[in-house]
Amino acid sequence: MMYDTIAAISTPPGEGGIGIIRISGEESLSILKQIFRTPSGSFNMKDHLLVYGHIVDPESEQVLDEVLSVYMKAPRTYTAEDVVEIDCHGGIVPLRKILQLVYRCGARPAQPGEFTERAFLNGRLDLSQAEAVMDMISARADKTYDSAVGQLAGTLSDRIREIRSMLMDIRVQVTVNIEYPDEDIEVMTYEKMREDLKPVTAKISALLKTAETGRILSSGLKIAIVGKPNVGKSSLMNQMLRESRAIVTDIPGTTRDTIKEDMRLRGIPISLIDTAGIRETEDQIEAIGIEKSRDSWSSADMVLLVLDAGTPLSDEDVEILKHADAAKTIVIINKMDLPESLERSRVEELLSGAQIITASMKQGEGLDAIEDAIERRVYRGEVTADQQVIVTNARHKQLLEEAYTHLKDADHLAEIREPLEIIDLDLEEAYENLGEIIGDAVGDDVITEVFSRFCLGK
Ligand SMILES: Nc1nc2c(ncn2[C@@H]2O[C@H](COP(=O)(O)OP(=O)(O)OP(=O)(O)O)[C@@H](O)[C@H]2O)c(=O)[nH]1
Ligand SMILES: [Mg+2]
Repeated sequence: MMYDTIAAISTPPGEGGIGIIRISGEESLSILKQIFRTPSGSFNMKDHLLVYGHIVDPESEQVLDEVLSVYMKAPRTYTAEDVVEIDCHGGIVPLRKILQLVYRCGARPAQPGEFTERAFLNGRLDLSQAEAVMDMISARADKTYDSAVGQLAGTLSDRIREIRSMLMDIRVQVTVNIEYPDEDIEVMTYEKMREDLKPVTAKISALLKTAETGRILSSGLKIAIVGKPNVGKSSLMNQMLRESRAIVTDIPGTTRDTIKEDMRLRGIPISLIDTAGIRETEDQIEAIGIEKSRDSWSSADMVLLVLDAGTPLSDEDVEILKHADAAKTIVIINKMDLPESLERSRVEELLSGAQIITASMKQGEGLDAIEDAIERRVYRGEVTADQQVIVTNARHKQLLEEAYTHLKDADHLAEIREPLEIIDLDLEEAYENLGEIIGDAVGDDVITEVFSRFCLGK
């Protein structure tokens, strides 16, 4: 297919060593020819080779910049179209001037994500691979990046295609049974169909199980550190960050306001929040801080609830433990270097089922165990860190859920012996849902929506 020629600055705005203008489409080479002068005066661009020269305004003959430019012939390019890139001196003024010139010579401004959209429309990338490009660019942590790289390589697409082809085999059999019921063919009994559907739904549900991990990898995990004053919350924060970020003193009520820091824990993006110690107080400022502690607590994905091993459980501890949700809490009994006077059995009683880790932030002990526990929860025992197929994209998750529901419906209809024609409608829907993930027969609205999230020049 042929589209018009587009151009944009592909490097981030601001000053840099170089800035790149990218042009894609049929006119790319002829545009370059109008504005690019080599020292010898000849215009002889070899495919995929950098050439030295100057950008010159053909009307005024003004030299705009000294550049390197490359012509990449279709289809071995990012967009699968003819592409020209001009490496200019990075700076907002020269880049803009050259871009204006490129527009004047026949290109139009590219929309955000339009180069990648072209790669998709020209069949070089499927939709989930195109989405992975954006995830790769925006990745802030190693694991997020790893899963985007896998998705770009097509690991998710392969999985989806495999499931679709299993489903197609079932649909073919169903259709043959509907169309040629009297022929001498294997009868698609209801029971056989239900049997055949099982591995298909199992594969979809396995992918769905990775989606929570995927959400964390793409948006980060919000962890709040809570507890009564002086138990060592800020010390824990500092240990996890490996820097002395929050003020630590032996005065209860040291932390007044919540402190939020983004960090990476073993490649996982984490937003860590230290909070003001929770207690009854007359102090107005402290009371506001405590209110914020509660907000952070309730909106957190995971909670590190800190207790002091050196003192017996107080009423405040009991209140906090009662309020906690065992499923998302890890209890940290800190100050294990002190003689123990905390009743551990009561803690287990008050918050049964929660994981308990003993630690000493003063001696840096227990930190590994805490980080292990966090990592394990992120991967939920379902996926290991090096397993590449993780569903990170909310659109994919939604479509997998829809496909799953249709297959469950189909199974139910088969159970109550509805006509095959009716059942096949659900099978078809599920097949289409899966197709939308990789961009098979998706509408323009979906395509526009997906690429609108991209940055300019990509
Ligand atoms: N012995 C001992 N002292 C600790 C340990 N962890 C922290 N402390 C001390 O406990 C005191 C309080 O530590 P913080 O980290 O400020 O406690 P916090 O929970 O943030 O306190 P607030 O901000 O007041 O709520 C400081 O004097 C720390 O040095 C530990 O593992 N062992
Ligand atoms: Mg503190």
